Amino acid sequence: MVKLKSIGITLGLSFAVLLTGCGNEEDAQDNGNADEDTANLGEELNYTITGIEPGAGTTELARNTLEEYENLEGWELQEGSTAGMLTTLGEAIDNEEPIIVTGWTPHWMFASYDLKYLEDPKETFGGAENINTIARLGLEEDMPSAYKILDRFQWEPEDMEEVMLNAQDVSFEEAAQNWLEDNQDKVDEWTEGVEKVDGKQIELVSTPWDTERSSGTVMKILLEQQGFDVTLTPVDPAIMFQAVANAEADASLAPWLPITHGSFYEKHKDNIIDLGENLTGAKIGMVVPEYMDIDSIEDLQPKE
Ligand code: PBE
Repeated sequence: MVKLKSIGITLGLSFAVLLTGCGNEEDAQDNGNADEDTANLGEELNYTITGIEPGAGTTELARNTLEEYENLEGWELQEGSTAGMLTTLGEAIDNEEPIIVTGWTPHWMFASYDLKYLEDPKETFGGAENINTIARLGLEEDMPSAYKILDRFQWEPEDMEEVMLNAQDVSFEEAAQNWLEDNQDKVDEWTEGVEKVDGKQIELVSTPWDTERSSGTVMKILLEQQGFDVTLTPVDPAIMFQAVANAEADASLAPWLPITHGSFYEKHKDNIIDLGENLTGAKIGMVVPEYMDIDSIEDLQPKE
């Protein structure tokens, strides 16, 4: 904390020095200091937000955000990968440099770094998001015991975070196994009165992010313990919805709703069963290091 505070002060000072050095006091006469700082910020960032995969719901929301906020005129979203975004974020923090990424909770990045969400007054990234479980039509009749467990499964952001953090050191299988062993009371609740099966095949589909690798792997092991032969396949969100709607997959624990994957949900809602939330209190937005002197998306200045 102490260290990060002093970083903030150092950064604040170097902005001030830079501004005096530019000698643009006249141009900025009717602007407050805060505006000068944030105008500078845009230049420093090359008017770029560091984003993730083109197929992510987050990316769609970020593209939309750039259109909806007039002050983001001239800003760009750099699409790439989550791994790339995390590397860029880590490097910026090591060098005490400014950076804006598209981020989400639950995620270990908030445990590893001091970060904050930029306020989003237009709510283009939504408010509180949930993660839902969906199943294919007819699953309840075909596999009542799996359906029952899928329907009952619900956990807290802290649970998911525990698996995600643990999976930084061990495999997701092992992290999920550990979590299940430590939470036998929940397992008992979810499996109470459920009849075991003998090697029945079930196909779970998921997305490739750590959040869903956590829930997907926990469910995979849970169903295996009930005698199912489980396949868990990570795909893009669009394909995940399509697979369940076409009954190519049996279920998914990966939809982020109502906003993040809302467009896919709308498209397929008549051909899927929504089993409701498996986690509440998720969030998506623009994320910056705490040491940055900016609080809202609206503080950003358009490109000159
Ligand atoms: N995420 C993680 C995904 C869903 C899970 C927020 C990066 C997305 O589609 O944006």
